[in-house]
Amino acid sequence: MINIGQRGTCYIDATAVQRTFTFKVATPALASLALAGNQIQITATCATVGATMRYTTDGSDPTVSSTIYSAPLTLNNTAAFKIRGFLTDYVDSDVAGRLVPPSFSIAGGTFFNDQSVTITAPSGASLKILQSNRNYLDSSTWILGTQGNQPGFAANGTTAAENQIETGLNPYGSSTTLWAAYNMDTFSGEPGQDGGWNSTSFAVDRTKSYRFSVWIKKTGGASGSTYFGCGWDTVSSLTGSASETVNGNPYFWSGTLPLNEWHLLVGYIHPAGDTTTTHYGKVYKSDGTVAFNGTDFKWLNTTTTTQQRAYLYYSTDTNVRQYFWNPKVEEVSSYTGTPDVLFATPVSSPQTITVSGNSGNVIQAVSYSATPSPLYSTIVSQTYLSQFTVSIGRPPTNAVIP
Ligand SMILES: [Ca+2]
Ligand SMILES: [Ca+2]
Repeated sequence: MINIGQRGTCYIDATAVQRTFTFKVATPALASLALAGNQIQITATCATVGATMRYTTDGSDPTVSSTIYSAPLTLNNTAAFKIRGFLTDYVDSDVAGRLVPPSFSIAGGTFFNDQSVTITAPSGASLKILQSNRNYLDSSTWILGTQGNQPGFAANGTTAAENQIETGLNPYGSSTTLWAAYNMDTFSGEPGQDGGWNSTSFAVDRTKSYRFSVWIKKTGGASGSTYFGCGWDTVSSLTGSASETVNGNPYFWSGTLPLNEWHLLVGYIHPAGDTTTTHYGKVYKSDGTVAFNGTDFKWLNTTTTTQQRAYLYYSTDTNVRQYFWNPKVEEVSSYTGTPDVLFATPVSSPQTITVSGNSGNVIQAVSYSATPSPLYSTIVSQTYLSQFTVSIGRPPTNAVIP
């Protein structure tokens, strides 16, 4: 190698040296703006001077004859969008964009037999799939444009306006309904609540394990702490024996979240009487890497109900916002299962899953393309209920149905 500009003498073989350099157009960068009605506005820019960007909305890779991109586009969340840069004598750029969501062979509903469900991604894409139990929380009740309490979620601000239901981008880049916490005061200390919720209490089986989760993104400033927990006086710390130490204010995690990126906060509650001491809860970044470790609990021997609690607290900066998306509480059979479909290992398309009885009756899926950079669709989800399933709590398997 010769370092151009290096002092000294360079000796080069007399044979002529010729190297051909091939230039490639930079991959278009996409910025998304969430619009109401599950619409999204996409703005594309290309760092290669003189390049023309062309796009498709039918899922095919753009060619030199595809439509030229000239202004921001408004698309539905479920619409395909692929864009690529072209320039004479340059190699075409890699493709950027979003994929069409996968299709399900059978829509969700209530069934009397096991069901085989086939999930199919668009041509050329693979799948990420997550099968889970039902979610005890229902954030589809949040009412866009309103403040304060929402059905199933009691707002935790000092004023109703510290909680607002807005349109925004979820961790998959889709336009969706978010719960936004606003700090609207500058005092420190109590009352310290600056938004978030206490969910309505729901019944739990204290002999089972549960996973609590919620996506949170904080913006505007570091001031204030994030808290994520379960119901007061419903759990014990993991004591390592059958004994209990009642926790009056249990949090799976609290602290200062890094700004401007989505994090998935995950906490586990172990069965009553559990004698283990390993904590599995974590705070994940959206690429699945661990940002922080969390604290697990176990049910008390008397617990029958609990809540989910998620807050912004003690912020003194009125620029701070904290966005919440997709709160969940699920019964789990393992503490090491994938907590979000975004983190699932990609599989080929199509995939057939048998849905039986009470086990794993929610299937979430996204279309996924790994290279050159990850492309996703919006998430699709179907819930398959058996005739023996009721909304909260489950009868024993030998239950007689009248
Ligand atoms: Ca406040
Ligand atoms: Ca405050």
